[in-house]
Amino acid sequence: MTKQRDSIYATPLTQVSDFAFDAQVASVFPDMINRSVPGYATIVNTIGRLANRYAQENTRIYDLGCSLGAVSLSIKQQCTVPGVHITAIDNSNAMVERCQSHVNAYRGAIPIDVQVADILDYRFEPCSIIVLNFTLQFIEQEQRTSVIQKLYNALLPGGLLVLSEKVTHEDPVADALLIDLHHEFKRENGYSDLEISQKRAALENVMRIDTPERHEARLRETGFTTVQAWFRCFNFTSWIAIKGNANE
Ligand code: GEK
Repeated sequence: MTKQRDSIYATPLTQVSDFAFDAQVASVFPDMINRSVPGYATIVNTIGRLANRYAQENTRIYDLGCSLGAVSLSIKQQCTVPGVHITAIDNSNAMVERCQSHVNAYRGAIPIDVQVADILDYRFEPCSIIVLNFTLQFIEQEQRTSVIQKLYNALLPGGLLVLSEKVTHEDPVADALLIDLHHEFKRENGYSDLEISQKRAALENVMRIDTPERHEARLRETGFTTVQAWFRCFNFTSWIAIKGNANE
């Protein structure tokens, strides 16, 4: 599939509107996320491998905020556990439409059910794996603990949550350095200073980021027994959180 290049913020805008996952963003999404998130391909690939380790036979896997289905397809390609099925959900119609056509283009043993739905009011079935790959950051901060609690409750004992997020840091010197290194990464990937600053303004009201400490405390508060950052590059982190078995 050829990637359409992201040039959404390339020309000066008189007023930068809030970022939205609309048809324009959906059409350039793979290019946008690969050029914006350091390690995105590694993270998506590794989630497929983690799924092969943690999926339990005949259970469901959720890909939440699936966008175009990259995580679901990585799991489909790498997980050989029998009887697994994936539910991929996103609340953007434009994303779900394109996701469905991506998913249709791949054959394989694991069925992927793509649904338009909001994580906030979704009723989750028991499952062995849940993935939030750069999705929690778009949910209001006040609602994050109850979302994580709902996901913890849906996971079977031994179940795995993968959480990837852009993060901020308390130490202003460290925070400024990591933001700067991220902007340098974007410039090296062909984004201009104008594109970087207009995208930043667009995201300001819709993406509020927590510190790594806040994420880890939230995961532990809700009951996860193992919480471990497994990937980190600049201000981007991915964690695994495992729900212990009842007898542990
Ligand atoms: C990937 N995971 O390629 N309910 C459902 N979906 C939501 C909600 C919500 N409340 N809020 C936001 N989204 C993907 C990348 S992108 C990350 C995830 C990014 C969806 C939103 O529509 C978008 O598709 C996705 O979460 C976030 O691995 O663009 O930085």
